[in-house]
Amino acid sequence: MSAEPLEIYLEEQDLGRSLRDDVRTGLTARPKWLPPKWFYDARGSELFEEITRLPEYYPTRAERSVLQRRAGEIAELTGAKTLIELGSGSSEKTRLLLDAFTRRGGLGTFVPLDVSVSALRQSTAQIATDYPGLRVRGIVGDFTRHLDRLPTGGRRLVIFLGGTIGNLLPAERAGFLAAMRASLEPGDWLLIGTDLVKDPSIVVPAYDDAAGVTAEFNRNVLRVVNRELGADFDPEAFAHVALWDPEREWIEMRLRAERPVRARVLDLDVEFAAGEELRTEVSAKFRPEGIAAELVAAGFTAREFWTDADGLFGVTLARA
Ligand code: AVJ
Repeated sequence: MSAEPLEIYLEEQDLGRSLRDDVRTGLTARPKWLPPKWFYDARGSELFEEITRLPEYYPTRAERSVLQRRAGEIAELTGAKTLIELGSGSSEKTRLLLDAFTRRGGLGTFVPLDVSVSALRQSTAQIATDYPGLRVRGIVGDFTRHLDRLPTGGRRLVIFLGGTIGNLLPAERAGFLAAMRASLEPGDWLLIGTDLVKDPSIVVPAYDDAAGVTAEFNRNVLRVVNRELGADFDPEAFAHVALWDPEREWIEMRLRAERPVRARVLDLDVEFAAGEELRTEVSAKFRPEGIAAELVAAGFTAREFWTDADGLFGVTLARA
């Protein structure tokens, strides 16, 4: 079967409006910030794929090794008819689950949801080709806003991989998990990947690689703002910063103005003092007991918790 046409819940105008809102809010705040979802235009999605192959960036490999080992069990335990993937990107690791479900039989539909049209076009076309008989329905949407658009009925397994839930701040995370639980029926499943708390000497290089790919990914947000809103940031005026916050147990990515910077964005005159930083991403790291507690607080039952052999990354299976 070829993939069905993408269902688009984020229209160009809608994307433009929310980017304008975020830019206005974030760039007039102190300290300045922008949400990480704006990294992912076509170039940003490619840079992220490149990050996942870097020697320092362990989360993708660690999560893949968990899925490799547990995919059969996940297919058996859940017996899902519909697999829904939030923030699906390239859906590369998801193939391990699709393979297991193919061996087991019974999975009818795969529904990847992502903000990136380019990533979805590619992934849905390739998956539809490689898994004949699977219905592939890509949804262009934002997982914090479009949970009500997910298909209903049949036993569903929602997967949220890569540690992307760590991009949400704690209060947003609680809201997201509660909304997720509300959109599921009892007996549906949630599989969630979380990067685990570990020594900063391992985490920090994962967000500040020697080849400078993460730095380019970070600066890409300014390129997106320039192109989409006609702004005139000089991305090269900003240095990439990756900082471990030991209290909140998260990584922050920031862009630090290396000299005074002025830019015209929308109707704003945005000024950075030399050394001033713009926060572009929070990537929270988790402890096993914390993940379980957050899931239970949202109304889930935590059923399985798996890690890779080095204990770097956790994958939790929970039941609604
Ligand atoms: C896609 C959100 C899981 O937080 O590790 C990679 C994004 N940022 N390098 C992460 C990211 C910098 C990534 N997630």
